[in-house]
Amino acid sequence: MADGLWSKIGKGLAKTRQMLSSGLEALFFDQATLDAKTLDHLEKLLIGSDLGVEVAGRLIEGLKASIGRKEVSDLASLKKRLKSYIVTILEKGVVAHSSPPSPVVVLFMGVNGVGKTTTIAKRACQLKKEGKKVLLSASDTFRAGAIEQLSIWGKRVGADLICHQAGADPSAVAFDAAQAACARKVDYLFIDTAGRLQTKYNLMEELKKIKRVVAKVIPDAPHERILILDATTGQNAISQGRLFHEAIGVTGIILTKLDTTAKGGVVVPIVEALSVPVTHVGVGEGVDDLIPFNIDAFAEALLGESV
Ligand SMILES: Nc1nc2c(ncn2[C@@H]2O[C@H](COP(=O)(O)OP(=O)(O)OP(=O)(O)O)[C@@H](O)[C@H]2O)c(=O)[nH]1
Ligand SMILES: [Mg+2]
Repeated sequence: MADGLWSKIGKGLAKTRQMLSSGLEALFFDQATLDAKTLDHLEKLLIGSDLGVEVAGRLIEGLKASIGRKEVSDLASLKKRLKSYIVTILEKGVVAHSSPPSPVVVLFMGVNGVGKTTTIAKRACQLKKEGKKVLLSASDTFRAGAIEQLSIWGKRVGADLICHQAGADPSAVAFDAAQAACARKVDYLFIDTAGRLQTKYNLMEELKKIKRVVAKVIPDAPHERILILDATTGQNAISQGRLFHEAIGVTGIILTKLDTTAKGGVVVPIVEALSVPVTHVGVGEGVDDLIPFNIDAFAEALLGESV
């Protein structure tokens, strides 16, 4: 992976790593041995970085067995073992890629304020740089200013926008956008949607309707159904993930705001719970602050670079 991207993952996970990695070092500084008390502290550290009680418990059980077999004795071997556990869990989400349809229709969804619209702009900007044509559907017709926000981003990154008036039916906008995407032969159609609580029945039904209506124009669309989760939400992101997945069938997760939290470990239980891959992570508010997710680099950035 390019150095620039690596350092961005490192920077994005700085808070989580600081907590976890320096916690690990402090553990070993105080105690030379991996006894029950040390493991207890370690479990608390893992839970503190939001790996979740279940995953942390399983990691500790696995470590106990490794210690018994004398495979883990010092900080370096402990980090190596933790990394391999984390990588194994994250690999559960990996799916095989086939050749992309044209246009690729991507539905972005999530609760309020998680970073849906900003992430759409970041992704569109990346694809434009690869020479792809991107069309945006302003299907958040609910929040005041949402259409204008997307329109400003569209102009900035060079992507056209299909919109109706505020208050219009979000699926009617998506329908028109799908037709325009075919007519204009774009490579990608990105559908922005209003933030919604996963527990609100009507709003989840609205999302299903967008999915159905788009499929009337382009069979199998939306091909990608991306759930945006805010890393600062911690464990609550898992229950959000479950309900969106049940309703829509999530194909990928983008975790935002990793730069602002020490809870970056939450990636692990999310992938574990949903068996859906994390495709990108957001590490800042700028248009370039979205990086493709790399399991190995992530695990290393979480635990410290020397693993
Ligand atoms: N630090 C940081 N801020 C982010 C990131 N992604 C988004 N934000 C910020 O989060 C705020 C909300 O972003 P939006 O893109 O408007 O979120 P949204 O999900 O579209 O919000 P609604 O449409 O109101 O539901 C903005 O201030 C963004 O700049 C990130 O990766 N890191
Ligand atoms: Mg938005």
